[in-house]
Amino acid sequence: MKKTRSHWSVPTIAYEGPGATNALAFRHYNPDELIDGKTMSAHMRFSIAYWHSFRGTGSDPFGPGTILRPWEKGTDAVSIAKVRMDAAFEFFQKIRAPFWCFHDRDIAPEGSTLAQSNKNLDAIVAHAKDLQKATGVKLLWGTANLFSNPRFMCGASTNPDAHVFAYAAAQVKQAIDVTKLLGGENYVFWGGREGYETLLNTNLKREQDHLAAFLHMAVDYAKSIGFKGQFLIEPKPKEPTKHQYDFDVASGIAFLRTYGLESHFKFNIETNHATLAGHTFQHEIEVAAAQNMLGSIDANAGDLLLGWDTDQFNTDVKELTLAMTSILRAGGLGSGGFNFDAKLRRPSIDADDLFHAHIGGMDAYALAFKLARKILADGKFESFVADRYASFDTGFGQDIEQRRIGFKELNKLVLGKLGEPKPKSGKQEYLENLLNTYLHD
Ligand code: XUL
Ligand code: CO
Repeated sequence: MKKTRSHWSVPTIAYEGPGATNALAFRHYNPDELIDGKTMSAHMRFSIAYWHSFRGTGSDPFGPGTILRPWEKGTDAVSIAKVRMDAAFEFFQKIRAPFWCFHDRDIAPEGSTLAQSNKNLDAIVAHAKDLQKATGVKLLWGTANLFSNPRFMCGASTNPDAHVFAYAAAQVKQAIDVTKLLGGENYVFWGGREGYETLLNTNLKREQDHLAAFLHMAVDYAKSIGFKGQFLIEPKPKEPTKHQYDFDVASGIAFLRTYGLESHFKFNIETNHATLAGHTFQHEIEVAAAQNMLGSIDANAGDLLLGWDTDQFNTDVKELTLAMTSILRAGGLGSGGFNFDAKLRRPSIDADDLFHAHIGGMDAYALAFKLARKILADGKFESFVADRYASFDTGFGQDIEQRRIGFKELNKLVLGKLGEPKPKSGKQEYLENLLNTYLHD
């Protein structure tokens, strides 16, 4: 592949250790460091989100974009898309991220017909394949944008018009095809407009049935072409739609089980979506992990003072350490990774801001990974929790867990030798202080 000129003045980011004074260096993420025989890069599986980092302009409902990249010029949309992609892959390498993620419409311009859109996408995907080969950067997941085009204003697979359902199916078919072509390890379904604005015009049951039919078709199609990537549902309670059907992980599990889809899907959990649903990030991870359905992470953070998806880079080491303990206890993310579904603030217009943003996110996650490993190795929380439930390990407690006992027997026990239970402290404050010793000592 011919060597193109550099699009970034920032050099490749080096690991300089916790004492580094250079702001454009890693302090905790050392991609080549071996931990348990695996590099940090392989443990973390960081991924860059194309839509925010290469299509985000800083626009908001009150004003236009503020971020202008030098390659965004010219008149032929496909040629611009190729140069943009060159700049993107150079960034992936410089920031030392082994993966990227995209929506079909992020990488290639939409045409005036589906056939034209597919043609544009095929041309850009061929370019992406070359760039992946040349750089070694891999595809964590692909997805289809079924929410921006006005045709999807009333939903895609949950649209009241079967014609729109059919269009969405055709678009996802192509998105799965190109994800397979690029060796994507997962494929994501985020139903941004799969929900409703008002029940006055909505048949909720039919819409949920249609969403399930759509996902079954996707499963069948993937099987028919031999796509082996993991399917992931990304829950979000609202925004842009008032009520979204994939509200959170728990409702997602119920939905998948109701429609016999549970063996084909895991969850892509996004921090800001968890908090919008009124949960912590760790809660969503635990709910998915409890059912062996933890798939991947969209790494970002919201602002607790704001009620919308601010998609900020997460530098909260405490939140991430808690999340990491749950992820590691669950055995990791498998084919998933940590995808920075996060964007620069509107006034962060310099090229190096994109580097600072990702360095902060990667370092916070890498530090959290190391702290979580120490917490789990020490086992203090684990043994506290094990002790707390020890009454279920033997005797009538074990009989309860193994369903060998019922109300009648328990009634007899309590009226007889057991009597009144002795209260035991939950010791929350002690445990919070213990957690702080890992974060600050
Ligand atoms: C939107 C969001 C999406 C998905 C992919 O809130 O997170 O970008 O990650 O469609
Ligand atoms: Co996301």
